[in-house]
Amino acid sequence: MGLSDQEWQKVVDIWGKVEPDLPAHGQEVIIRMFQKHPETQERFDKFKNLKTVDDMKSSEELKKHGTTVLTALGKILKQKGNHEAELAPLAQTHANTHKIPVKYLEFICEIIVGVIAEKHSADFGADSQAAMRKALELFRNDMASKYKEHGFQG
Ligand code: CUS
Repeated sequence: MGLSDQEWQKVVDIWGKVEPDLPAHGQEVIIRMFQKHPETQERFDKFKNLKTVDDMKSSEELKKHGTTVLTALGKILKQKGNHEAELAPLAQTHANTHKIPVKYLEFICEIIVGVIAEKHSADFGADSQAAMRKALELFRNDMASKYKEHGFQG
């Protein structure tokens, strides 16, 4: 279940390529998720009114949310598994306020891998992808167990 030092290194290295442009990556991730899984868009009152991809692209709020999501995730990944302090408040708000099911976290994680694979194909080979998937799985598992502590079945 855990990642080796080499695997964590791959995760941190590829994140270093994503980090210089979090808004563009974040915007792409959110737009793709809303298109592929429209039910995720319904979770957010502030995004429900965005009907077309052009509406989504011109929404500063959407871009800002994408940046927020990737910033939070980046902080967690850089902890290399010792992410209790970063994860706890996120699990709290996502269980109680936003009510984001674990299934939606799976969607977003898969899309993040896809977006990185497209934008950074040369630096995101099969082992890096596998390491990133493992790290994101660990993140989701820990979110899921925190959700249960909050009585949210996710
Ligand atoms: O916001 C936040 O923070 C989150 C993320 C993390 C990573 C947890 N989110 Cu938002 C999520 C999601 C969204 O947005 C949508 C859909 C699904 C999920």
